Amino acid sequence: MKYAFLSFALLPGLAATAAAQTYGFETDLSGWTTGGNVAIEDASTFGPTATEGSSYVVLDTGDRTVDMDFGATPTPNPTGVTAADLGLGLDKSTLDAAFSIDSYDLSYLSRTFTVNAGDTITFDWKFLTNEFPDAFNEFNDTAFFATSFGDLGALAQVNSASYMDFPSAIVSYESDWMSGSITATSSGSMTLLFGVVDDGGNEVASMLAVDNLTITAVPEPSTYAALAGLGVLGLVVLRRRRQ
Ligand SMILES: [Ca+2]
Ligand SMILES: [Ca+2]
Ligand SMILES: [Ca+2]
Repeated sequence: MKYAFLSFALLPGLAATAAAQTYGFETDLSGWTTGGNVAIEDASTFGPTATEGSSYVVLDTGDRTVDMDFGATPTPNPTGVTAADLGLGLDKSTLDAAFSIDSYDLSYLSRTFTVNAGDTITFDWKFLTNEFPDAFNEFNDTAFFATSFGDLGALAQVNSASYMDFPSAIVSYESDWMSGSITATSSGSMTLLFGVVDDGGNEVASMLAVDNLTITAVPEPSTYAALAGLGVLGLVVLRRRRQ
């Protein structure tokens, strides 16, 4: 039993090595860079229930209080995406080519983290739209993510968002909370960006909500050694118990 006690004593140290950092968007957006219409929301003002705490962040291609923003944009969204806006080598033409759209009214949220190759970044996201989620809708509003390591991917597009429920609490259609995951491919500074754009004109808003963004560190090599050591201890304990 002496060996069993030792193995339990090691466990807290292992848990600390694999510590995770969570960003829950509970109070403000300090530390984040934003453009367009980006705000902290909660169930009482926006509808959906948070997956972490009580609040989340919402990126909107319109003004969420006047979300059917036909004509003039109610508050100043960038009407095009520029490299200066995003800082990731992304511009309007890059986004348009990647997602087969003609983007308008970008809203975005970004932050730079220090990561090690293999760290995982997980997050919960929800797509909401007043567009009709159908493959034949010519206004293919798009929510996406990008990183400074070259990742660029769609989270949701109106044309493929067949999973949307009707009606939404806040707009016409709303997805469930979905889970996203990115693995850092390099070590160093990594900028992560979320964005949402209108397609084919600035009308009829779409929104991306994000919550519970968590960075989980890849175990250090010393942790693998400790784990291997635990395995040896476990074998010793098993053998001793069988004696
Ligand atoms: Ca939260
Ligand atoms: Ca718009
Ligand atoms: Ca739209």
